Amino acid sequence: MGLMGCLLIITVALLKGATAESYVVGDSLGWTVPPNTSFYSDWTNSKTFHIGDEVLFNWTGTLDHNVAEVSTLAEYENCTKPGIVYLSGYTANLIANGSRFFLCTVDNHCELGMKMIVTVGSPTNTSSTLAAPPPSDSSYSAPSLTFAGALVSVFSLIVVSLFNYV
Ligand SMILES: *[C@@H]1O[C@H](CO)[C@@H](O)[C@H](O)[C@H]1NC(C)=O
Ligand SMILES: *[C@@H]1O[C@H](CO)[C@@H](O)[C@H](O)[C@H]1NC(C)=O
Ligand SMILES: *[C@@H]1O[C@H](CO)[C@@H](O)[C@H](O)[C@H]1NC(C)=O
Ligand SMILES: *[C@@H]1O[C@H](CO)[C@@H](O)[C@H](O)[C@H]1NC(C)=O
Ligand SMILES: *[C@@H]1O[C@H](CO)[C@@H](O)[C@H](O)[C@H]1NC(C)=O
Ligand SMILES: [Cu+2]
Repeated sequence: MGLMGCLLIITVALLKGATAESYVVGDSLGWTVPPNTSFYSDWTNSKTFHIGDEVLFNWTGTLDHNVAEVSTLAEYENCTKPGIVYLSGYTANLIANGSRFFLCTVDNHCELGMKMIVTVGSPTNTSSTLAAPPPSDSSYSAPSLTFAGALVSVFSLIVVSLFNYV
């Protein structure tokens, strides 16, 4: 990796004071129908998520599962199936504090525990809606993002891209 890459990594480290984490949801199990309904809450409870982190949803059998995001705890608890679903390899970028609600819309997987709340920052009330509007993960220009945060996101993206090249 070139000097530019090193400089970027140093900059990211200086800006954040720590490196952003990239988590694979469910670790070795991945994103699938879990052995019990507390599996994914156990998984998230074992983590402390920060702004800038990302969670990767990974599974085998492309159409066996999907990942979708709902906006409210009520929808999450109801296993409401939104229209937009993502395929394996989907990465949710945690760009703001608050809770985000993920589930699988295939068959009754959600009811079987294939659902997960990711909370960034202090556990605020998930009783109503998101702290921020549902973020679009393909966009790094969410209005709630601070300038430093945006910078970190962009730089992280570049660093990740560089890693993919070496
Ligand atoms: C759920 O499954 C995981 C993995 O098999 C296990 O470690 C955990 O103890 C189980 N939890 C309950 C409540 O059965
Ligand atoms: C995602 O799953 C595929 C297929 O099981 C595997 O080859 C790949 O290493 C996984 N990626 C990560 C980051 O775990
Ligand atoms: C709850 O789920 C049912 C069936 O999927 C759906 O028709 C209904 O709109 C959902 N309710 C809410 C509040 O999301
Ligand atoms: C996010 O939450 C953490 C912990 O509650 C807090 O320290 C931080 O200032 C918050 N950041 C933003 C951008 O709201
Ligand atoms: C969360 O909501 C409950 C009930 O709506 C309220 O009593 C509590 O003060 C709220 N906590 C925070 C941190 O907003
Ligand atoms: Cu599923």
